[in-house]
Amino acid sequence: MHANLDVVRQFIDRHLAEGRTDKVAILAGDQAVTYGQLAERVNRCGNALRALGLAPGERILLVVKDCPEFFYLFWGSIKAGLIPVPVNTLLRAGDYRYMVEDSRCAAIAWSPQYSAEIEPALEQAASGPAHRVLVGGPPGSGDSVPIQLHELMEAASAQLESTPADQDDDCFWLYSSGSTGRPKAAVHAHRAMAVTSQRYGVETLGLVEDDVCFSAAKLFFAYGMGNAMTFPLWVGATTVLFEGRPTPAATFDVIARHKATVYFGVPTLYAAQLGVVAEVEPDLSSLRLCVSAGEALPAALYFRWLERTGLEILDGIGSTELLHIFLSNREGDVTPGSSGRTVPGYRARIVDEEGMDVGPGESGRLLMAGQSLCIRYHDQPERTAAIIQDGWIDTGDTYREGDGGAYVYCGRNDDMLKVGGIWCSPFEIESQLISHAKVLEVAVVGRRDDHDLIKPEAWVVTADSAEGSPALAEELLHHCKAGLAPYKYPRWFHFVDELPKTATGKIRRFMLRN
Ligand code: 3UK
Repeated sequence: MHANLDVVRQFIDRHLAEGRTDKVAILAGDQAVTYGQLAERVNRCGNALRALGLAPGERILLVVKDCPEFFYLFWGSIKAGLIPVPVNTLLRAGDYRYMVEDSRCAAIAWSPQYSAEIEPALEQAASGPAHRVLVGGPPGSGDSVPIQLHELMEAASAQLESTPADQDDDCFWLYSSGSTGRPKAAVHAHRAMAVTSQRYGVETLGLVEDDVCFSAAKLFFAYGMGNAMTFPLWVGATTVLFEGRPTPAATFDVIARHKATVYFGVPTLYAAQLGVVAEVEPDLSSLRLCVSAGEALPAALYFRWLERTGLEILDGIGSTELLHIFLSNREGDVTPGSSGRTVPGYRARIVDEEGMDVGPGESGRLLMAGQSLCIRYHDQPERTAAIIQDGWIDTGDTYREGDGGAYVYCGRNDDMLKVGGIWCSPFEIESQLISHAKVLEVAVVGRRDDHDLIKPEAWVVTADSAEGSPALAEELLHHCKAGLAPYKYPRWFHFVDELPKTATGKIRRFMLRN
């Protein structure tokens, strides 16, 4: 019925026919990639992957920094009929091993700086991918393993026809963490990227061809993928990629250097930027819009940013499952401390525990429906059925509708934390801490910092009457950083004789929260 929805044509190839062949699509450091070059390299990359023997429908895991090759691999895969699976580059070997096994990927491509985590993951994986591709780094010799992407691309043809696809067919996957158990892959359809780009990017933000987009959130997050890849490509604009750590100073520098017009950040970074703004005196004159997502933006941060920069921050809530933002504030129409109103094309319901709509102003579970909703979780029919029903997804968030009609975030329905806009499971931090010989019991909860942003806090009962001390706290901190993604560590440690528990021995977490 809807055969031949060609997303690569919608996002890239059409720009050649529309006169944008020499327009810069990507700015990355000193490198500029035009739409013409992008289209050609996507073709080369797709052909290179086909030449490896990858068959339509097979997955390719991408552990790739923010660089033009991310685009070549992502769109080249889709054009060749493969399923790209961009994953978080901040994870550890154990996480990658799980994703390699869970996705049963036929290939993996990674940037060399992640080799220390990827190589052990591939060694340990029960069944590793047949093809290993290195993205950048020193040129390899002819028979080097892994294969160098640029060598494959040089040898490949610059012509490639898109593999026919229906708008409802599987297009790409994105992993999302849960409070317990391993991450789950949300399977997105071909239609999803066009829906978010049009409904949020164009109809909500008003992005246009002249915009220069910069996202502090990396491309492997659904948030970053929209901000820095699909939205600018959808309107024929320019994106700025920055491969380093998004520190406040570096982020300001990128905005000024490339004259970004739209900046996408997260609350933690806005707070850190406000901390250095007086000292750095950044040139933000090119900016016309600032966006925040990933976790709630406290009203105080909104007002301070407005006062310091003269710019509004548009807070919006999105999710990996819905691909991008579905409730958002608008330019000139912001309700500080709220997530704003529904983005066109999305429907929201707030329901009680029985699934009945709550009364006006009452809080309840937020359910959302929209055309960008993922098709399913890969290999998890029960989880899919529990969360997605009749086109509605249970977001896991508690919300209420405020007086002016803007939606107000009231917290999660599970124990998951958003730290710097990134999922963080307290159970995962607890199990890392428990693996330390001096820890008998531990509970990790979310605590508000000075900016009203949630960070992990650990309550520890020591083993063998080891003494709680700043030195032990330091030791446990190192233990966390060694075994977990770098953002998943407790910012505070408390040593206690016992943890509050129920009669059945369950930790009463709410008693530890502030
Ligand atoms: C929380 C927010 C309050 C909320 C995302 C923009 O964050 C994104 O996706 P994830 O799958 O997490 C989804 C969950 O994060 N959240 C996100 N934004 C807000 N809570 N206010 C906000 N503004 O719990 C939600 O369920 O990592 C954000 C675009 C695409 C995304 N995937």
